[in-house]
Amino acid sequence: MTFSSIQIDGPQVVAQIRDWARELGFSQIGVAGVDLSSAEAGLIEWLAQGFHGDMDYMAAHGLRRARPAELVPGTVSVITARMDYLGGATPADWQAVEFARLARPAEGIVSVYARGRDYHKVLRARLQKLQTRIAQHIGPFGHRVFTDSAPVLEAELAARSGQGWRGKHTLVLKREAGSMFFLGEIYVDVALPRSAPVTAHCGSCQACIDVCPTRAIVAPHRLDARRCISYLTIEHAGPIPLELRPLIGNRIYGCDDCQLICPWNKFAQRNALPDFDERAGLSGQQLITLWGWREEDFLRHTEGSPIRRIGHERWLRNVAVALGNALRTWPAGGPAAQAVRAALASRAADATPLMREHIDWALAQGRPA
Ligand code: B12
Ligand code: SF4
Ligand code: SF4
Repeated sequence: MTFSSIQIDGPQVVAQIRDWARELGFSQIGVAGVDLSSAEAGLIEWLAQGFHGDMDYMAAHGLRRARPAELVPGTVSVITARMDYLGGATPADWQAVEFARLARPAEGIVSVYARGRDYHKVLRARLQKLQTRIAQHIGPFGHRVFTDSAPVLEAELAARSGQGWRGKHTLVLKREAGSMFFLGEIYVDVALPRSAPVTAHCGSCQACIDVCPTRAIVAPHRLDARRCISYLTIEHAGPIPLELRPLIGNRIYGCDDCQLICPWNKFAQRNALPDFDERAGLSGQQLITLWGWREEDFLRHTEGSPIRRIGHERWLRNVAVALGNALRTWPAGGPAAQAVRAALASRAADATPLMREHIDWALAQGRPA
């Protein structure tokens, strides 16, 4: 049942939605239309190149991803929202602090977005609250709430509705906030006035392309997910390709490099909500400690966090790769290397075939020729 015939004062309703959204912790609200036809060719090409790897869900819904009114019949407008996710205590020089972690091979790096509460839960619950407030004001209407949960071209919708422009790394960024924010949407069957897009400000910069450790950004705005460390450590279930393992360094869950290098991220904003504040144990942690987590430890430390989704085996796979990379940087017979070798070997006996292969690979790193 839809209510698309309800009469509203569009600009006034959108202004109110903005105020309510701010109260709920969102940083910005926009409104997009449902015609994404100009993005379809790019989506088809991305899939045709196989850039989605084994993320079958990216191919499963065909062009519905670019057609909001086919996904949710009756949709005529999309309310887009973004939520900054740097924790409240993030220091001013946070980009340098994060880069410095890469130079400490014994430490495991969980990417910044995953150090607090699972954003799917946070955004979804708050978008739902926002929808309820709108309905209290204008009456019931047809809607559906999304955040990274369905075939939706979120970055395209965000860019079209003024949340920022598409950076060469493919993420949405804006001058006043960089790119450290999540996106979410409410598909609605109420016609609302659209927000204007902003102009792009990458100019001749291509720092994100140059810094990418695995050369995953194959051209401006083209990302081969199969090479992206975020894909390899989070989405990909099987063995990590051998040639990419050394390039992963000590990144064990996601990757931030293309955002850390971006000059606009010095303007990244902190969120006042406590949800995205860093949990103890997820940053600055020694790999050898993380390797020691039994399944129950993993589940306890990752309760309510997006990390839990990958499961204990994939977590250990990632840590094994990072331990192997650490071994290459230390003298083979030194105490650090010996401790890591012993820890790796201690899990070999009851390892699954996937784990066993990664342990063997890690143990083979840094051996004297
Ligand atoms: C799949 C996915 C991934 C994949 C692929 C990423 C990608 N860039 O496509 C992987 C696992 C690698 C990934 C990683 C990350 N992700 Co992600 N991801 C998504 C997801 C689910 C879909 C993105 C998508 O549709 N990709 C498909 C391609 C086709 O889309 P596209 O880049 O828009 O391509 C357009 C053009 O560039 C062009 N095009 C692209 N390729 C090609 C190729 C050719 C040949 C041609 C002609 C054209 C062309 O055509 C397209 C249409 O216009 C979205 C959530 C959602 N439902 O939208 C989150 C999302 C994009 N991810 C997000 C985040 C935070 C991340 C990470 C930062 C996490 C981390 N720290 O590890 C990294 C960043 C990596 C990066 N540089 O993109 C946020 C981004 C927020 C923001 N500020 O923009 C989102 C929006 C989730 C959310 N709700 O907040 N992600
Ligand atoms: S997240 Fe890391 S691996 Fe992926 S494109 Fe950005 S820099 Fe490259
Ligand atoms: S690093 Fe440079 S090219 Fe990449 S998104 Fe930022 S401004 Fe654009």
